[in-house]
Amino acid sequence: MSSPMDRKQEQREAAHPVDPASGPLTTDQGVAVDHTDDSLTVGERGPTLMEDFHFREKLTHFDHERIPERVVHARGAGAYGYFEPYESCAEFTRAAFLQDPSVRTPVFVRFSTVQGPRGSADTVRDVRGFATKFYTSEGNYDLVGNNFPVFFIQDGIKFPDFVHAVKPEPHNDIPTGASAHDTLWDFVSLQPETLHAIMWLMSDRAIPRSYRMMQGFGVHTFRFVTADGRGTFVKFHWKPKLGTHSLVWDEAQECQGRDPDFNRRDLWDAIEAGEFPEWELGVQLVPEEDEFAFDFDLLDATKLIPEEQVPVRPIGRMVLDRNPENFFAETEQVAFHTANVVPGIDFTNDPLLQARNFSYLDTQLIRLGGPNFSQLPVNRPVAPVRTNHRDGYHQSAIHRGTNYFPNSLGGGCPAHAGVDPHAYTHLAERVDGAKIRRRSESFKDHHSQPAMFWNSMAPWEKQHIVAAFRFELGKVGALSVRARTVEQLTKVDPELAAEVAKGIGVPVPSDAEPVAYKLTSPALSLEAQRGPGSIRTRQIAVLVADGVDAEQVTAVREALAAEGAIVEALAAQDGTVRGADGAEYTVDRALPTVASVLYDAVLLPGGPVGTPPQATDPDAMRFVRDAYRHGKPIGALGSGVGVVAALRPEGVRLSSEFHHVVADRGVVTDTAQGTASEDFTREFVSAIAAHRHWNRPPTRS
Ligand code: HDE
Repeated sequence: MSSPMDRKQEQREAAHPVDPASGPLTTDQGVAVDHTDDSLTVGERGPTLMEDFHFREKLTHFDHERIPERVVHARGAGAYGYFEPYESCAEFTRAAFLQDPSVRTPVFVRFSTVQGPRGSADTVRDVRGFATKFYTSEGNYDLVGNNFPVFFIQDGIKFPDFVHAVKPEPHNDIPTGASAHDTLWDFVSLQPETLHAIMWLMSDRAIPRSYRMMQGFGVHTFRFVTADGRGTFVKFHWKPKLGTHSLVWDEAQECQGRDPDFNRRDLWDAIEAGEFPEWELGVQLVPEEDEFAFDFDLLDATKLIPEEQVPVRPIGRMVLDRNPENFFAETEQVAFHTANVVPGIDFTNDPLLQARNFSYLDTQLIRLGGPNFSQLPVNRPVAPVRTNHRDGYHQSAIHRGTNYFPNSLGGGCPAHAGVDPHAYTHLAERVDGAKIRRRSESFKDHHSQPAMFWNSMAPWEKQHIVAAFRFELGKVGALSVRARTVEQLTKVDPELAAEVAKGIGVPVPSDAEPVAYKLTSPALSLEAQRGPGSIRTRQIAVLVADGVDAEQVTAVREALAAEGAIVEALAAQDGTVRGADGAEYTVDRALPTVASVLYDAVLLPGGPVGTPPQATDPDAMRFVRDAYRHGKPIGALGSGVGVVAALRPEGVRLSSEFHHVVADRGVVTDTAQGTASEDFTREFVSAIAAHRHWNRPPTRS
């Protein structure tokens, strides 16, 4: 039998019978069309005729081109790839795709934002979806996760309330792609179970630098099940090979205008360039007998298991190596469902998960217009499908034989899988209880884990969280909502509440009971998730102008490119600049078409001694100023150091004739003329690998 990878590829090829170059334009019925530029009319200036079947078919099809967008996670970007386990996981699950390191399982992943519509900007403050479809030999398995490990609510019955609150307000449909408005914060202030996910939302996790640099989490506690029917609780984690990195809020906002497709483009370009993003799949395993060993409930999706308490065990890796060919056919029509599980993976009674197991199938029926969406190429399993389901809109299979069970006329087929080891059997969990509509007491601590998140942040992360709360609540009109939210924050951390309150003009409640949650989990800080410190695929701008030392630029470019960075020369105009030696140097982009927010670092090469040429270009100066205040690495050589000096960054040490290479908070300078020294390049590379540099003093000009 061919491998799952081969079978997915065969399916894709079979699903592409349309070769536009194989012949002339036709109608949907295969009739060749003489031309498609004019309607059939009575005379040159007369009315259009009903009998113009080509015209009517073309317009009708166009009128029906759109399908409803997803009610949440409408905006997304997807890619294909593969997953391979490091070793057999038979010890805790029988899932076929987790057994053999030599078997690759094809995957399709869709990343998304949640609040905004399909056309909204990428770099909004929001949770990111991270949904993976594994086309395994035993059927499709969907791991429909997010880039936060916790969710905003505990019971799925609250989902419509939460989503209504965060979506644009019903009267004016404002704001798009943003949570900074009254209804969301009204809900938050009244529903303290939201607080943990809200802490994540106010942190830099909510503005990822790239989908490729984002962790993913299954959120719920699931179950692994072994061949002999033993269950183990499991939480899923995706860890990006490039480390987890974020933007700065000011930058993210500017990006929304400069390049609304920032994250989508980044994923697409990296895959096109052969820089295939990679994640490690890890699991936290909890034996069934330890179900009650924690001071929170494993079934509560607003809680995480600290990694320090239950380590994340790496079990495999996923690589995304192919962009879709057609956004609509693949990324838009992909249909995920939490209940798409395979033998060896099972659910828990987490009430959020239970609700999702209803909601995802239901939503696809309306979104994809009927029950046959699993026949779409992107959704088709590589495992054979034999059901007695029939008919319905868009049925594209031609079923043979009988359509009921039991039957004798069809030879009893398809027969029950019975005790076939590949058949799905549910874990025989014992459940017993009265029917009640009541939240479990074990779900009622809403403050200690938000406090743990806060306690675990680096000082700069805390500053960003406070600033985010001030921004969001500062946009809330109802002062009562601002005040009630601060009251909630007081129960998380009084210092956080006081800092937020100061910025939004509401008092801190004086009767607040002092709380002192001591929990910490260092793994929650971005500081702990930086990864290996590589500069692969980092975008570096080199600001050039007439008179630049072109030889120097070429040498540094080569050194950075050798480390995998993408380097572009920017100048006031496209075309070329004239180097100091008189030769033409090619410009990659004109400064007015780009901005610092689209790059990770900037390099200012030198030229003849005197005023550095870049310093006379306002776009270049703005570029450097923005890079500076967004904490981005800045490198400057020779006269280029003068550009940095012109900003007058208070207290930042720069190179002088006595100290050549100086690196201070990500500003790396060397006043020496000529080729950059190895020291300079090494310092600049390590500044870029560190991603951002906090606690920079302000500039004086
Ligand atoms: Fe979803 N969610 N969700 N969600 N969700 C959808 O399904 C829903 C939840 C997540 O790229 C919808 O096909 C309910 C948690 C992702 O196509 C819908 C509840 C997590 C995606 C839906 C939740 C997620 C969705 C909208 C509470 C992280 C995008 C369109 C009970 C673990 C998948 C669709 C893609 C999409 C319902 C909570 C992640 C309406 C009812 C928790 C990544 O069915």
